[in-house]
Amino acid sequence: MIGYLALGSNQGDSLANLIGARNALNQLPQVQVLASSRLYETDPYGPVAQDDFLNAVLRIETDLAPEVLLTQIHQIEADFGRVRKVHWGPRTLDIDILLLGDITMATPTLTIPHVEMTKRAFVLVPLEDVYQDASLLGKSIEAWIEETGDRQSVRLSEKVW
Ligand code: PH2
Ligand code: MG
Ligand code: MG
Repeated sequence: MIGYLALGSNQGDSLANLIGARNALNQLPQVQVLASSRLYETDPYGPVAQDDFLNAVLRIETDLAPEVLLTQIHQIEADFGRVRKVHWGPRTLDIDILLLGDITMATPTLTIPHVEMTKRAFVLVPLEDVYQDASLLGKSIEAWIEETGDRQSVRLSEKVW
């Protein structure tokens, strides 16, 4: 099935972290990275004052069960030195599962589609680069982005990966 993952970093060498994460994901058995969005520099979203993020989205093909994929993602995050200190705070690497085939689920550890993805311009703008369907959860991505009123918080980066 096709899946979409959001990547973010605002600590350490963010570009190297995102490149490393993409390589590590692609090396997982049963995960293939099909497409990468461009890189975006984004204002920190949420209650914590912190540095700007580098954000991107990947389109993947995978047959892994959601929980198995999440476990692998946590391992990759740990490999990149992520320490879970401040909730919503700075991180060397964050990988979030946005969508996975047509799976919908909500457990204490994993909700798919990702909660609030349609409210976050830093997810929607890169997602638009790689998303293949006309509609995302009932609307065009453009319409969701308009609704956030937050498009200016996401700037195309000059960095390439
Ligand atoms: N991630 C967060 C909190 N805020 N802001 C931006 N711009 N990008 C992120 O990836 C991000 C955030 C928690 O995961
Ligand atoms: Mg996360
Ligand atoms: Mg996140």
